[in-house]
Amino acid sequence: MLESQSNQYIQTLVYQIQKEGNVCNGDSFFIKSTDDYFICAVADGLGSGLYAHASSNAIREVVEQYHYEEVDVLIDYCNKVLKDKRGATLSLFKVDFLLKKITYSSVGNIRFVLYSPSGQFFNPVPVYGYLSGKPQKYGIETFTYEKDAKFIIHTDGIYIPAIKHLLSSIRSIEEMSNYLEIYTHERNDDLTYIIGQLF
Ligand SMILES: [Mn+2]
Repeated sequence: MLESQSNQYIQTLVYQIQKEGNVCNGDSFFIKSTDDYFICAVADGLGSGLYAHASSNAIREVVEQYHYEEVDVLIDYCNKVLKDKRGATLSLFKVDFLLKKITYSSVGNIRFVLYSPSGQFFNPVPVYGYLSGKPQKYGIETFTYEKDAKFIIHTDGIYIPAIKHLLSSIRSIEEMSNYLEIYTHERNDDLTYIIGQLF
């Protein structure tokens, strides 16, 4: 499945496919652009199949409902909704178009890399663990981005070698998605990636 969203501040493209042989996807995502901000959540439900989907989809619903909230508030909502569910990993970020700032928070193995044209990378080290409704503290990072910055966020259903080189050398997100196509073939897990360019 391919989906794209864009406005004058951002262009994004989502690719998602379930594990081979599965009918439902344990990964879920939510993206939304307004005139002021972009919000993106990618969640990977523990395991695969229906129960994995139930966890990650509960996160998607919370972010869809409360997308206007700050990242620290939202990630806590996401954690709370997983009480009595299996659990999920989550990466969540919000882009403030006017201040040119990104606020990022994550628990678990979802990878996020952002490249700014001056050569800077934001590539947070994943925090071990997952959300399961138990109280926990979240690391929240805020950083500025430059015009034409590009990012990729993806679950562990895809392995992308030389991901930094890819982000720094490719010009458009269409080109990036063409390049990634070959890495979507061999998968033994649900797969979600979202790529984007900020203007
Ligand atoms: Mn996974």
